[in-house]
Amino acid sequence: MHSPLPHLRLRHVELHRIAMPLVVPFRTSFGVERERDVLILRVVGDATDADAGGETTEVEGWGECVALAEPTYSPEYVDGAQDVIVRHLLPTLLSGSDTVDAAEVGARLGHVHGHPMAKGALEMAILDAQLRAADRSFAAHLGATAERIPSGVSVGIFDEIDDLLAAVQGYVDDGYVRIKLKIEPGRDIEHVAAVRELIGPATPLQVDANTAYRRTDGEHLARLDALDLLLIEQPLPEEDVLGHARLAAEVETPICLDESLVSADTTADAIELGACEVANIKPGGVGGYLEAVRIHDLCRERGVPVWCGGMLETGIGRAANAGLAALPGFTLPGDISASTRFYARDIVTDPITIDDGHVTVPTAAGLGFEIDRAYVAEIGRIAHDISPT
Ligand code: NPQ
Ligand code: MG
Repeated sequence: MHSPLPHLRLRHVELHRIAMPLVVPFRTSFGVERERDVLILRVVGDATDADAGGETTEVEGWGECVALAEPTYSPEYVDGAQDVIVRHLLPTLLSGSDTVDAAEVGARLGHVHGHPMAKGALEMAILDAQLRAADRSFAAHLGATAERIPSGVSVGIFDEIDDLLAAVQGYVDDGYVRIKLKIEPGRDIEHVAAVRELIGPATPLQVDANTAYRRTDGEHLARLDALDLLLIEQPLPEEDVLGHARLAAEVETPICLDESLVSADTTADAIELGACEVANIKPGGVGGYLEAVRIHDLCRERGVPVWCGGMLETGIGRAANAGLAALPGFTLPGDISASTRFYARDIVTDPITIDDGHVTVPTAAGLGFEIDRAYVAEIGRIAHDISPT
């Protein structure tokens, strides 16, 4: 992945806020969402290609911030991410006459504490612009080896088991090769058992608690062992890494971390503690695609299976996720479903689709898709348009 890219002289950066209506409400242990409030970045810059004798071309790049509207899944939320980008991150990159390079963005923004989702969005937009200039795809740059990836689906919480079964059956009919059920106390063992009964023993099944349980729930969660699940995702609060290690010793089903993994270092520590038997890598949550690759590499070295999570991304983030999930260590199906799982209409001209249970990894330059500017303008507004000072 480390072949150098032309550096970028930033001309300006637009922050678009768009409202994407969800085809069905998505309920997790932390709330129900009917609409996705997304922050999209567009960077415009001049790329200087040393190979072409210093010739300069204007390029654009797109990035997506995965922060949710409210700080219920992570400490970050979209208004906060927007503020950090505008007031703390962009001034650093736009000051002086320096060019930018995605590989150095993380370090250059290191003075700002935390905010991986905001930093990741910025790095992504710059990387996309550089890759478009170099005519190289996200997947190729990150080190992808697969041309298509198995597609999993994340299914929200339902009060009624019959409603859950109807939803799952629909996704099975769509061809998804792996089902993930959101769970919470009171909507877990019976619900999951009913789904296992419906889909049979051969279809891969896993659950995601989004931190809804406590250390004392080990015996309860061990009842899931009988249902032959691939993994239990993030049962405990994100800070409780030791609790996950204890749970992993108590429950046979592998424990997978999501919210707890905010960097390669925290992932390495969680693995060493025995808290992370499987890793859900969320490029946004760990500060960007380059850090995600580092986590992939270290998990591969330590024999920890990984899969690519999802944040209800638009086609921008979805395409980049597909490129990442094509790396060789992604041995489990990820939450990269078709755009239509969440959105009737996407903001890219060629949305991600599922074919025979798989998503084709984009191969064109950058993210591999063009953005539907008219639709972006229709469902959103430009929150900021910033130029170097
Ligand atoms: C997870 N994603 O793995 C997240 C949580 C998440 C696909 O399960 C709106 C409402 C947006 C709820 C984005 C999946 C959301 C959301 C992500 C939940 O934990
Ligand atoms: Mg999760």
